[in-house]
Amino acid sequence: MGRVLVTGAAGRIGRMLRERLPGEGHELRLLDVEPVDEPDAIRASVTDLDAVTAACEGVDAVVHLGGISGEAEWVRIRDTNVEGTYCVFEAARRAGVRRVVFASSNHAVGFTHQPDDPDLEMPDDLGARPDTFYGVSKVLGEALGSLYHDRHGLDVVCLRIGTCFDAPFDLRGLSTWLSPDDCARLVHAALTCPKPGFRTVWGISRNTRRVWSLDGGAAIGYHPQDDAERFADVVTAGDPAHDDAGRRYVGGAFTL
Ligand code: 15L
Repeated sequence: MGRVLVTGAAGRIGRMLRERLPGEGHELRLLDVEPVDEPDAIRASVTDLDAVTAACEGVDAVVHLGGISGEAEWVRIRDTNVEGTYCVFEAARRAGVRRVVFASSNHAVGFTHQPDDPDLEMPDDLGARPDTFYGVSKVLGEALGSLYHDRHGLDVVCLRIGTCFDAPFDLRGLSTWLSPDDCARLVHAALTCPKPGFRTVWGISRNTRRVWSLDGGAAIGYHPQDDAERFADVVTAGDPAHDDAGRRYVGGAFTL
């Protein structure tokens, strides 16, 4: 295990990882533009290249979560997500960090039609089909990861995360949920698997209703243990347009 810089450490997934990754032997260095409830956390924006480069000194890997986590005006997405992800890859290169785990999203491929046949699982490396400016920023982040892998030899694992909350809250979430414990398992696998190169991997739990493959995860040693099905009795039908979008497209309501 090693020292890991986590950007976006104050956010929802940042908090989940802070509670779990140290138990797997990772030593975390935390960075966020918002205050983090840890004395040594670095208060900086991911768009501050000098600050991120300094934060990368002496770490073995970066887990890049920082940025806007949903749709917003183009200028905000561009200035925070696109610029911030560039700064993280460039900072990692300058500081000699060998691996970046990038929190991509299913919304990079959100306008992909869900398969009609539920037995057909969608592969981890679907081509770009963003559903929002937010999705575009994830496509661009993956493209930056591909470039920094091919040109500079960084290992880059892009996680196309589904619905990462304590529990699923709608019908779509019964197939797209990533539990907090599985999220930590997935990031741990992405940090420790030997020679991942550049790759994209779905971020979901072992949900009974999943239509996204677990093969890419298995290839890096991710073996999810949770299943959203245990929430099936409490999750009821929601907004019909949202539920319908969830049946039709990977990105669900983000496509509306
Ligand atoms: C995401 O990428 C978002 O950050 C999150 O808020 C959820 O909307 C999630 O995707 C999802 O698709 O459920």
